[in-house]
Amino acid sequence: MGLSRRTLLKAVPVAALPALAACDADRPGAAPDRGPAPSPTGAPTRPLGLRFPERFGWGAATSAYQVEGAAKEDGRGQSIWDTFSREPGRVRGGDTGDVAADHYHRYRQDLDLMKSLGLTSYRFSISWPRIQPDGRGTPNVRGLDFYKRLVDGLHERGIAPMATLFHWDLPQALQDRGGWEQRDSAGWFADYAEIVFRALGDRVPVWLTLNEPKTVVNVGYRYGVHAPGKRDFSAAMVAAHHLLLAHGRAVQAYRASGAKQRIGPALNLAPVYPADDTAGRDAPGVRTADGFENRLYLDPVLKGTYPADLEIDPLREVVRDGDLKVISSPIDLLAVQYYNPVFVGPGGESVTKLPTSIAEWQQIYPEGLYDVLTRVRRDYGDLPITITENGMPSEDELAGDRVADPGRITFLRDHLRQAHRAIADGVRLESYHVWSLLDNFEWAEGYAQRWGIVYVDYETQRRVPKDSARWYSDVIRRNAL
Ligand code: IFM
Repeated sequence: MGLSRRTLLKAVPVAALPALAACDADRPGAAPDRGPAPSPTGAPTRPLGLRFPERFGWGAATSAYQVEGAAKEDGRGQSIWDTFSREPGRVRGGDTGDVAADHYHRYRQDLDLMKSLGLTSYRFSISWPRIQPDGRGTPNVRGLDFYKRLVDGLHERGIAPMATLFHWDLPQALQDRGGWEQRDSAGWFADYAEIVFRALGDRVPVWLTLNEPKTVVNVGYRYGVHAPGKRDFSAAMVAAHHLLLAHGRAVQAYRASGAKQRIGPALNLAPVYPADDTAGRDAPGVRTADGFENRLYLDPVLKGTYPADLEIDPLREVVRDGDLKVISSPIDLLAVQYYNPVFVGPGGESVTKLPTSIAEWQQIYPEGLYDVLTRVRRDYGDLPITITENGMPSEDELAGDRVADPGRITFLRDHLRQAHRAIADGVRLESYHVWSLLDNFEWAEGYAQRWGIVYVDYETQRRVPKDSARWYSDVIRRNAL
């Protein structure tokens, strides 16, 4: 195995407490009011009586490489994850996404499952190498047809499709041409997006351009734990700019397509706090960490500038006149993904201060979701927000027909409670998607971490809704926690 994401966090100097209007009781590390006591198994015992707005969207998310499998079918080309996962030592256990949860073949059954859970929204991603096997040129009709069938199946079941254009599976042919380090990547992406918009533009009410560009930049280019496996700060910063440019070009392609639905990016945001409770918001390193965690992506998209305080010279060197105008092309909504806070020690280093899930990089701090959502509103305006990922992995085991995952229920309950609190304080949060619908290929961790609310028995591909799925279904039915 290479570096884990936790090792990364420790290695990364982090740092700026945004103006968090937190009273002492809200400070990370203070004992927060977590609501009803958990049962002896750890699962919450009674409803909290918190109603969500009418028509609040209840969803679950997946991504193509993580669930589809069918890696060589219907003309799909090779992606960088097909390549990377075959390199010795890159992925735990040598796992690949060749079969994954076999969703490509079992999508109808999965759609029925979503319906039976009561989901009203499903976030999936489109595999670029299925649409353009070589990353450029004539579209592969069979690839497009799969997503047309998927979208039709969602509509038939009354579930709103939410499609991400890029969730990390870059066509290998484009990596061979330089990938995101190459300025042309923005144009390749816009061409691909245009093909998809032409096929599906108005059938999908919400489009997401990029999934977590920060993870691509840091984990893929800076620390080499994800494809394409580079360890190069300059390359990472160059890739960051081109990813953002690609986002802007895709938004422009969307407007030009005439489609009248909505589009935005999916950004993983992390509230940044000083590890020392007595340190101020301007403690050394805190602002810098906030820059690299959040503002490097939010500022160009929503303000048309890069943060002046960050040392990102390699990025600045590739910015051309007009780029920031493209990147800040007006979006319709912001997709926020929240997993963990970041604590910054006195030397600017990342500190693990709270208990983590089995993903060691994931410190669990539900209040951080409230801080992130209200911070976006305060610093970037009153835009509509959807939560497109939130969840945790656990060591789930199938016992007969049941999978008990009380820790996940507690996690989801606590985070939804903070989402509700943010709505009550004026955040225009319109939907929530748990990560993930199904257990799936968790990148460098292979199949070792189970993130789904539905258990997948990889031997038989049987799906078993975990206790958390039943709990979530009940929340959806009541539209209340
Ligand atoms: O599985 C990933 C997903 O692909 C992107 N966001 C984080 C998840 C958990 O690590």
